[in-house]
Amino acid sequence: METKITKKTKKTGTTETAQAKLVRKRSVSRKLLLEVAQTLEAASSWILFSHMKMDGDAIGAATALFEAGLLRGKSVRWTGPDPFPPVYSFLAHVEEYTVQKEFRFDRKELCVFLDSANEDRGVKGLRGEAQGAFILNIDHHGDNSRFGTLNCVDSTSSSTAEILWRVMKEAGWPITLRIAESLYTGIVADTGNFVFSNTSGRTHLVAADLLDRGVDPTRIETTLRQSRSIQGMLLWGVALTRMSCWGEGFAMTWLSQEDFQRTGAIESDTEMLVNQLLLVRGVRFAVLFVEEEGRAIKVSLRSKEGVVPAVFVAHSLGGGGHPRASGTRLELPLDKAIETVRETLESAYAEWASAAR
Ligand SMILES: [Mn+2]
Repeated sequence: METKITKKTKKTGTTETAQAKLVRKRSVSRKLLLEVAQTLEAASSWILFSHMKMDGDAIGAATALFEAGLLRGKSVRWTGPDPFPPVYSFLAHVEEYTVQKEFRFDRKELCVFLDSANEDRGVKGLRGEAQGAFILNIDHHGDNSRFGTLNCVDSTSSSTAEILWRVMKEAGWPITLRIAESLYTGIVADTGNFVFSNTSGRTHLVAADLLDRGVDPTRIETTLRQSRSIQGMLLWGVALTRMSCWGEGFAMTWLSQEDFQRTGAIESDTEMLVNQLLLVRGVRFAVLFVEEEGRAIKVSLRSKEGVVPAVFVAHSLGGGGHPRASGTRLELPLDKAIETVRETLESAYAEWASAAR
């Protein structure tokens, strides 16, 4: 279970629990944003990495930076361990993405990790291979392990796309329509159209700037969300039919490999599904179990206000993420995974409730 490690913080001399650390927001200075731009500027070749099961923010950030790199005369590559989800095909440069399970790179390239809380979310073998390489780590996950040579980790930003916008503004780089569309896509993906708790006034200001540059929000909404496959909808139907609630506003559902085969849906069709469980009145914590092709179980966790933050539960299970949107992967059969997560959630809730009292 979650162990309470207390550590003196440098500034205040007060103690902070390991749990409190997971939800504390940290911002980066303008100086650091400029240093990121200078680091990019100084390299002639960039290799961009997107994390496993790449999402809208990882893709939006990578395609925006790809375009910015070309405009600055850089040679740019983009890679990651998983196939590209077709729903994002409308963005610029998506055809440049290549799947790389094992990492091969040229030491002259600047390695840029986007939206990846740790190097394990990237390409296998990177840790050894990349020794001596310069790793630029740009991310907004509060639990980022700061694995880079230069780390720009800002958990006050809604998305990696929002951080990139700040980098580009700080450096005075042009934000073209293609860059704007990519950044906007990253922001709407990670904020659930500006409603998740990571949405700030600045997020809206960034979005306003992107709309002023010609982004058409209706077109993006139509392309991104109103473009589900019938197979994907049938899969959601299966999951929602199985939904169950228990305890202190907890809800869960699950999908097996057989469900994917029967409906013809693909794994990226589960994106946003866990959030639907939160639509039920009284539900404050939602869990989705998805059996992956390798039989491991992907566990997605979402929490609202007034309940143990999802990231506490994720960390107790060896995973991570954002305070209210986190996940983990369990090498267990589905029924055992469900049992383990239920027990962990209940005891994390009890610990959180007694600390909050
Ligand atoms: Mn993100």
